[in-house]
Amino acid sequence: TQGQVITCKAAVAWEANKPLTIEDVQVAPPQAGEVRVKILFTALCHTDHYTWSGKDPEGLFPCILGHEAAGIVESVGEGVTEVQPGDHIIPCYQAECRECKFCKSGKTNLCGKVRAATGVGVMMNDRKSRFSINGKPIYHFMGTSTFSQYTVVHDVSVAKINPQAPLEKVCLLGCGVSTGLGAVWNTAKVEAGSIVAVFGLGTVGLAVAEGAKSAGASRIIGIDIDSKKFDVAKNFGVTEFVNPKDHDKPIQQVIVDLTDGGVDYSFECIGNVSVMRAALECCHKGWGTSVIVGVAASGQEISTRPFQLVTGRVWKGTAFGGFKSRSQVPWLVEKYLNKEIKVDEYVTHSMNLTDINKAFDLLHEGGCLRCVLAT
Ligand code: NAD
Ligand code: AHE
Ligand code: ZN
Repeated sequence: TQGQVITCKAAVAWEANKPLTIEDVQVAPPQAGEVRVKILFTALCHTDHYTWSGKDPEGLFPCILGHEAAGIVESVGEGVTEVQPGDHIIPCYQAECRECKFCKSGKTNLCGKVRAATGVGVMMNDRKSRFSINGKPIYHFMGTSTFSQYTVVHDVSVAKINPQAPLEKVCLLGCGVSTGLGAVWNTAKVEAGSIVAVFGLGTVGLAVAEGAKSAGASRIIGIDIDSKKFDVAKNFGVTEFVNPKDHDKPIQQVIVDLTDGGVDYSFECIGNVSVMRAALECCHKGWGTSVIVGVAASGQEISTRPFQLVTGRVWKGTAFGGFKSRSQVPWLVEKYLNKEIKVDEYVTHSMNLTDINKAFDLLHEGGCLRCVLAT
């Protein structure tokens, strides 16, 4: 197949909010600096739903969504040296080129090499898509497009992993689990003994709880409007549960009262701007730090009284938990293989790519953390 167009099945999003359809898609060979990957397993993340819903200013249709996956390199383009056919990889929507201003800064995991192209659904080389149906181009998504049996990604966006790792599990390290752990370890740098509040107990929030537990947090307060989340959340380290619906007071006041003045660290893992405000305002005066992880729709804005910051609270955000993708995803895979981090526990459902619309519906059911699709 090397050097040839591959025709395979992919789930195409033709329009916002319209069910995806499984199509025969032509996938062009990788050009210089590109890698064609056979995707074996892909999960769904809330961000796929967000873009599909039409609220993402970078959402383009028709496109192939999906960004939390694992697969095997099928072929590589000219000049690609770090991976070869047969390598097991995780596609990384946050690239790492190690050469750009961002990568060299030592201050961020964001990378500038291909971001301009991935934001508009094309590849960097020729600003065109490698996907088409009977000659009509289909946009890429997040530089990954994993809801397909084959995809083409930039070489700076593939993490080569231990071939012994089960791809149907470690695909989750391509987004949700890594993001939650990294938000705690890299972005907030939670210290032992800290009091932590986690808003939203989906995969990302539960991974935050897991990361906080491993960092030695003394209390981990989980906040969710779905009380069914608490039982499962205990297994990830949440020590107390608060449902805002059980209280008349604003949730920030409830948390401040519970913690003698506020928490040391809070994390918003929902994408709701009023909860982002509450998450900041439940932080302790003088030092409490709040990390925004959730993605809010285009047009939404955050607000608070500047006094909240004047009096020492800190507002931050994180992308992919601050992990340098190509360097650190393989390390996360090793931690999983050494049983130092959970991954299996987040997989609540498994199906086939052809069931993708059912999998999208599951995202709204409290019982679903991650649904993994076999392609
Ligand atoms: P999810 O839908 O599985 O989890 C969200 C949880 O929030 C659910 O348990 C829901 O019941 C709860 N919730 C909803 N409204 C609430 C409210 N008002 N108060 C309290 N709880 C509420 O989503 P997920 O896959 O875990 O992702 C969480 C968010 O993180 C999404 O916005 C996603 O787009 C974003 N995300 C960001 C990054 C990043 O790099 N920054 C990476 C992955 C995901
Ligand atoms: N196009 C969106 C951006 C959404 C966003 O913030 N994405 C996160 C990853 S979410 C993964 O589930 C991210 O890493 N952002 C940094 C980046 O470079 O995109 C919008 O709303 O505009
Ligand atoms: Zn995601």
